[in-house]
Amino acid sequence: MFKHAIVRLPCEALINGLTEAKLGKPDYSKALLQHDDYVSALKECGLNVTVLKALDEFPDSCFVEDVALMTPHCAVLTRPGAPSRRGEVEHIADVVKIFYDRVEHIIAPGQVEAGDIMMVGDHYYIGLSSRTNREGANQLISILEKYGMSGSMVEMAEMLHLKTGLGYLENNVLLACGEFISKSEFQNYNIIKINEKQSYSANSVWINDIVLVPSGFPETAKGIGDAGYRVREVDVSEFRKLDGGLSCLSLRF
Ligand code: CIR
Repeated sequence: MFKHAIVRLPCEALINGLTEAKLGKPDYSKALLQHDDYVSALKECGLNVTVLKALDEFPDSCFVEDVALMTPHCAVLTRPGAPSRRGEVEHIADVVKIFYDRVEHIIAPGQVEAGDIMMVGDHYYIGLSSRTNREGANQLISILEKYGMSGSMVEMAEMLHLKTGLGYLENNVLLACGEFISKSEFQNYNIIKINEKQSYSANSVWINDIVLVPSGFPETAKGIGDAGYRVREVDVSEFRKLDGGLSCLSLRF
């Protein structure tokens, strides 16, 4: 179970965030409203939500998931592969230290963005993406092992982050799309397959037995509902324009 979430308000520079989506620029006012509803959804899942102020110098800074990994035993401050995002880390560090005594760091030449990390109990899958490299993954695995946890690397080619195409819903249930459906390391999970048209909804998030699902993906919402979960839809269309999904908008621990 998770107790806390940390989010950061989107800044006005959000409209200039990194993207390959080709869906146009986000509408800032709409993004603020959607963010507000996202915070409401986190609260409905029983979380205490810490809302950090917007950081105008970092367009992508509302995607807090990428800059820290919060485990039950320690927090890890990452070193994002995107150079424009590295400065976000020192800003999240201050709040992470309020919640954790043990804070570890990924250091150069290691690169990790925690959107590439999927937690399954004490094990952490680490996607090797354009943002997370082998050196960073090795550093992370050493840190995890120091605290009695484990990690393994997942080769990937098609998506921005590991969790762009994968979502663990606990109870051995895994949402997967594209290249992840057939990967050998996931074949022991009960996979809910997400087709290409619905691929954005693979980034749905389990929080205390409620699953947040992006609005507009009825097949995914139905599949998750049929698997026995309560579904809470959240409209994050403006964040999608920046390749951001539901998981990236918060740290949950
Ligand atoms: C980026 O490209 O870094 C942001 N525009 C989106 C980050 C999305 N984060 C995530 O999937 N964990």
